[in-house]
Amino acid sequence: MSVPPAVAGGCFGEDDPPATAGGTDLYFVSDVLINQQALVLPSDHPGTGRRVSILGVPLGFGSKLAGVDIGPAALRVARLNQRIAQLGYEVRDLGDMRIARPQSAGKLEGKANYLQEVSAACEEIAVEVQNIMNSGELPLILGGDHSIAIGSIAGVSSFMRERNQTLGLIWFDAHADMNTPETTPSGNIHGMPLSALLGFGAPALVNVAGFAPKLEPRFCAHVGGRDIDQGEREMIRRLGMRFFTMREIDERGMSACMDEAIGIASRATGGYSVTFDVDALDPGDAPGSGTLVRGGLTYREAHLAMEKITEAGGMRSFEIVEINTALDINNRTAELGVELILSALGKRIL
Ligand SMILES: [Mn+2]
Repeated sequence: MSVPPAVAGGCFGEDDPPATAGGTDLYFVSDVLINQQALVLPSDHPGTGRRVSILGVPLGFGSKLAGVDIGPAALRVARLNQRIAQLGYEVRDLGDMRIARPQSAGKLEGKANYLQEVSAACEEIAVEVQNIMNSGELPLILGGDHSIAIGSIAGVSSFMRERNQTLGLIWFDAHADMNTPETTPSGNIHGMPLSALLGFGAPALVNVAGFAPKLEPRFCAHVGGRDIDQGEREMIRRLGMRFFTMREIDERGMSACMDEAIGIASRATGGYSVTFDVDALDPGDAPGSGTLVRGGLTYREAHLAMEKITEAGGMRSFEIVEINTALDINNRTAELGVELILSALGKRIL
């Protein structure tokens, strides 16, 4: 549909013909001609006919720092819901899950702190996420620390398993998150979720949702790694899982790395989950994280990654984690988190 050129001066004179284009009304605002239908191009509303369900998971005891449990609130302050709706999506906000807090602040269980509490929460998260999938909606999970991925990805994987499909994964992170209770230097479970999903570690984590493993290494790609523990290195080599480290991203460029990562995740028959730890980003762009490591993804590299994912299609869930409001500066990290979510949901520059 073509839009007639704007008329200088603002309004038609009384003798001008009625303004119509393709049967739609034309409106004049100041000297700008607005055809309300012509301006609504499909590319501006990538979410048309699609539904997103937002699930907040204010769980912070998989890490050791306070503030990460307020991540969902920080993302909502940045007008997450409204901005997703502006992309044309129907948005259903399930609010924040009620996460049972550990009984005593100092209760640690050997080499996996708050194991029972994290395990119980992940069982509930898995059920919630699978329900969202069953409703035909895209789950958007807001952390919380990264231990919640044990539950959220279990939910998506369980959905696929019931349909005899496999699930792929793209995991953005400065760390491998592949420790086990045997290898962990800290005991914090947010350093263990990827190994648990692959079937290694504490049984209470590995067996969430009643089956294991949730993922096969050949369908998984990790992006942004630059701080990996020795025990993790050994597991990565043993499993042969593909890691696109910062070194490789520097060398080959983000575009080539993402094409390959998406290709790996897309080999799974059911599509892939995306989980984004904000510590994958460079601390200059994302200061609000408890586990900052210099030399991360730039603002543009991260957006390019999200844009490539949405263009490729196949993303079945998106999760953002580890936004620490106590460490953030003017909600900058949460604002960037919302921007990245929008890019992953199809927002584009042109
Ligand atoms: Mn992580």
